[in-house]
Parts: sequence; C-alpha cells; structure tokens
Amino acid sequence: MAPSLFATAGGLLLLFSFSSAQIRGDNLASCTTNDGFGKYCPTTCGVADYMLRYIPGVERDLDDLQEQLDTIANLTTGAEETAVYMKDTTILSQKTSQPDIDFKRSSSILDDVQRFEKTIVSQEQQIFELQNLVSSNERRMSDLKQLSIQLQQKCSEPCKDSVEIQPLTGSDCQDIANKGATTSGLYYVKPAKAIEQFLVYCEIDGFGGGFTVLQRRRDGSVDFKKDWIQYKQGFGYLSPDDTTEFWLGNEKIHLLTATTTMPTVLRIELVDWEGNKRHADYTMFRVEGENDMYRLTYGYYFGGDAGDAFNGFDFGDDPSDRFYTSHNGMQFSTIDKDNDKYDGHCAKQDGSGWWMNRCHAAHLNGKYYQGGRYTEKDAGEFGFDNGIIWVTWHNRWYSLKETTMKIIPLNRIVGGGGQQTGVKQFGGLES
Ligand SMILES: [Ca+2]
Repeated sequence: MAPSLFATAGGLLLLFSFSSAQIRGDNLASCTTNDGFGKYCPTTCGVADYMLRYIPGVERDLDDLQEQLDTIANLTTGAEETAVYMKDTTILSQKTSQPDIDFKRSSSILDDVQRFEKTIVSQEQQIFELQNLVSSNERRMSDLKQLSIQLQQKCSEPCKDSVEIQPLTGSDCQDIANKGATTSGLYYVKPAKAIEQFLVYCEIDGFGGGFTVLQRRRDGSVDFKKDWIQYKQGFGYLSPDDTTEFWLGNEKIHLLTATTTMPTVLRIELVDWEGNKRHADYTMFRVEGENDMYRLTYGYYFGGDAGDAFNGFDFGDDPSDRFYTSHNGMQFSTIDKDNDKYDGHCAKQDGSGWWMNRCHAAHLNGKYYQGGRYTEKDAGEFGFDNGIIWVTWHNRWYSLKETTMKIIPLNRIVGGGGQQTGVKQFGGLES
C-alpha cells in the first residue's frame, strides 16, 4: 500500500511541475511567446490569442489535478480502513492470546502467546506507519488544494504588459522622428496601406534620423528556424531597450517598404565575435507582397564597409557561383516553402527563412553559432544549418555575433533634411 501512495503523490508533484511548465508558450505553432511574456511584447499574435490558447490547457490541468486529488482521497480512505482492520485484529489477537489457566503448562500455547505478542508489536508498528501516511497525505492534499486555488486565482487575473510604449505614432520611424521623437524605443506605426497599426522598435539617432528595425540577432536566444506563417507574421520579441531578438515579419516589411512614396534604404549592421562592426547599405529596398512570395528587390549597393554580399560571391568552385548566390530579385523561402532557384530546398537545408537563390552569400537568419566558428561537419554534407553569414566580410564558416536590418527613407541619406548629405553622417552609428 505504502509504495502506491508514494507513487501517486510523486505523480501529482510531477503533474504540478508539468502544469507550471505549460505556462511557457514555446510549443504554440504560430504564436511564439515565452517566460518573457508580460515583460516583452510578442511581435505578433496578441495577448487574447495567447490567453485563448493557454486557458484550455490550464483547465485540462485543473481537471487532471482534481482527478489526482480524488485518487489520493480514495487511497487515504483505504489506508484508514486498513488501520481500523489491523486495530481490530490486534484486539482480537490480544483476546485470543490470553493464556488459559487450564493450559498454562502447555509449551505449545506459550509459543502461540509469544508469536501473537510479536504479531501485536509488528501490527502496532504498521498501524503507526499507516497513520503517519494518512496524516502526511492529508497535509499534501491540503497543500495541493491551496495551490489549486492559487492557480485558479492567477488564471482569472487579466494579463498585464509592463513594456513602455512611446505615445508618438506615424507611418514609420522617420515620420515619428520628424514629429519630434528623440529616444529609441517601441512605437506604433501605420504605413499607408496597413489595415491596423503595429509595434516596431525605432532607433532614433542624434541627427533626427529614425530607423525602423526589421530584424535583430544578438545572442541566439530566439530560434530562427520558423515556417512561412511565422516569417510572414513575425516572431521573437520587441523590447524597449533593444535587448531581444526578432524578425518583424514579411507582411510588415512589405507594408513598410512597398507602399511608401519615398524609396527606402536598407541598412545592414554586423558585429563579429571580436567586436568588430561593419555595415552595408542598399537603396530602393523593397519587399513585394505575399502574392509575389515577398520578393526582395533593391536598386544598388550604396556603400558601407562590409562589402556587397547581396550581389553574390565567387566561392572559387565555379564562376557561376556569384550569379547563383546573388539575392536581388529572389523570392522568400522557408522550411515549408521552396521558392528558390535550386533543385533542392535551401531554406529547409539551412533551417531558416531567407531570400534564397542557389543558395546564398548573405544569410542573416541562419543558425546561431556561439563563438562564431563552425565546420563543414556542423553544417552537414550538403551545407545544412549554415550560420549567420556575410561572405564579403567573413568566410562562410564564420557565423556572425550580431545583426541588425533596418530601414530609413532615402532622402535622410541623400541630401534630405538639410543636414544629411551622405552616408558618412550615419557612420557614427557604427564606430
Ligand atoms: Ca528548390
């Protein structure tokens, strides 16, 4: 009896640890949230969506918990019955073992008496142990009931988000900077064709420039192996202090780049594991809509010190490498959608989403390798799981530490605003 009671109590504890593990939302297919929820904003899928998915799980857990409590209650009753039975048996034994005067001399009766006395002692010990078990189980049940009540209270509280969101809004971060914003942080933007506003991280520089940040890698905390829907909607976390990783989402990137009257410059900023920084700028950056598989186009490499990896790279095996690794005009591919120019499936091989050709010379959504170095073995026989690559700076076996993809209207860089006369004005951001 005792082992099964312990086993049940153990199972219940396991159930509890499982219940609290459920609070993480990592397993959700299209809405990614985790322990940071409530502290950082999910880039997509609102709080209501999260709660709707979360509640049935909690309710199931509570039902399971109730069942377990009932089981323990039944087992405790069983133990109590056994204790009563044993007490009765003991009394009976005591009665039976009264030595009869007429048979005092019988050695066999004396033996019986001794045996019964032993039985009595052992049964009393068992009764004592069972009584301990009963009270210990009762204590556990009351603890668990208390926990259950706390859990129910927690579930009925409304979800709070403590992230600071700046009050200014605009069509993009430059618009917000034009309205006087001076601090970087989270802002709501609504590009011309957007149905509703959405949250972005704006990097406001000291020259009145407002960059809208599209992508951020910094520590490998967010897995970039995501499917089409997730790349479309965005994933990871937006933080007011630029401490988190995210992909803003292809649909939002499309709205920010393809529906504005002013051409957009894409700025790519890279940091390696030695702390060196480089950047690359592309003019007329545009991402088409989903009907064109979020095709990437740009005008030309506008400058920077990271080199023009978007234009492809001659890896030395074949002169056509450059053509087949250029990115301009490529559609977006993900692990579940192959829009590349390769017989195989680049995005599936690399476990990422990107504007794949056959396959790439720049791959900022690649696998995060701590320390940066990885080998052909890590990447697999056919170059699977490539890192975060910008081949015109570091070779393909070096995965970068940090990346930022952000946009700013072209006129902020070329003769716009009276102050900004060239890209060098922005160089201060990198150095
Ligand atoms: Ca293919």
